[in-house]
Amino acid sequence: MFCVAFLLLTTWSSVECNPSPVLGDAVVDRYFIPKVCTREAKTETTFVITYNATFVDGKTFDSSQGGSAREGRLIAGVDKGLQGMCVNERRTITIPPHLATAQPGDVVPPDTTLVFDIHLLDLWNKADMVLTKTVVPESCSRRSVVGDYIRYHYNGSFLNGVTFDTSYQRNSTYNTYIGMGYIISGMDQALQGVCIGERRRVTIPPHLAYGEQGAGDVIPPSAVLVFDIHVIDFHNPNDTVNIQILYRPEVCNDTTAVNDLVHYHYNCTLVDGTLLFSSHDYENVQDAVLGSDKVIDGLDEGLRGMCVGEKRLITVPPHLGHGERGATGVPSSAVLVFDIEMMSFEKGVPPGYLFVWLEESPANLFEALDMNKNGEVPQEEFGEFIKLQVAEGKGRIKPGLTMEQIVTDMFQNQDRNKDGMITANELKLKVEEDKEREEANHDEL
Ligand SMILES: [Ca+2]
Ligand SMILES: [Ca+2]
Repeated sequence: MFCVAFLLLTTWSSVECNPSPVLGDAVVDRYFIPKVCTREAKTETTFVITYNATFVDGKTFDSSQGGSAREGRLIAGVDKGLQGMCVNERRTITIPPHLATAQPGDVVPPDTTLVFDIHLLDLWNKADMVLTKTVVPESCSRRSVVGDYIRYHYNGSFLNGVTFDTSYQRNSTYNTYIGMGYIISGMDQALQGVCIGERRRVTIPPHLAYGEQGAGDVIPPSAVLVFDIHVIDFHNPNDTVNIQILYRPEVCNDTTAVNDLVHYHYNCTLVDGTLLFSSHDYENVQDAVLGSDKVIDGLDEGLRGMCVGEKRLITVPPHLGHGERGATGVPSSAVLVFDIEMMSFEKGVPPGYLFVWLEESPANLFEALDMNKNGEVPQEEFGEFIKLQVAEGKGRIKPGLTMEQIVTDMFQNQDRNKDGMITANELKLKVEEDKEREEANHDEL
């Protein structure tokens, strides 16, 4: 059974550390002082103590053992005797008769010296600042606000230094929305206004933590909690992709767009700089057709509008990246930073196309294709025609494929009866095919 008394100290200003101070005639024997004294009693401090009170002959007249927790002042001399006491300290306080004036209801015989044997378990102030220590990184472009989603590591301990919970042991950050009541209110406050990479130590009084009830077997009643927090990253669900242009060549006439095949180098890191992936590991540039779901949405967006040689830093929030589930090598809900250099790109064609006209297509396409005018177009003749259009800048083939692959595929599509020749009846532009297919679907309906 964990029985404690709560005392509120209100009546003193400061005290020198002294093994056995005499305070207002109360004699104090600090018979156990912790090596580390994280906090000591001050004005307006509330204590959690266990105590045993005896007369000078050793007979107990009051004790926290078996009693219920109570708040308030016991005896004037005890207040004075608690001054400067550290958490986990044990001391006896001997109260002379003139100070041993009891509260109404207490039974203390007159002219009696009392000895209190006290173990200070915890202390806090109502006015406690939650934040007690912080290390802010040199670069901090943004501070967290209510509604942000944060990932952080923490070590949770009591004032006596004993750890009760730590995210490091789980090897996984704690992730939560800030200021929305998902966590104890002291922590909700502590996580506001942080920078990415910031380290904070926060001391949370019980009324902003688990209160008089505590929590299960882990947090005792009225415990003050100390959290060492390391902010890994945070973002807002409304965040868009952030693009920072690091370098842009002076001459930049042509830029990347949807459907283009882009070739780029990249380093992908977490916001704390931890490298996850790099194209430099493979000595090959990375290829992607923009808008084709080849890469995560945020990166796809960030790669658009770039010219060759341009360098960008692209910051991708998780809802435009790998999301809450993460991916192999990517923690859940992680913000990713891509350091990009655009090496080259080839203009693309819309999905489903192998070739597009850059100008008006010939009025009579079959006549244009049938260059020797014999009424039929074999693959060789077809290929010559397509190559000519590309060479003259009138058309463009899908990037990433060879001319031979393109010509073979297109020819197979047009030679509908597979006799090795395209005839005038067989030839159709893709737009016509799509239109016919659409009409056929309507007919079915
Ligand atoms: Ca021909
Ligand atoms: Ca044919």
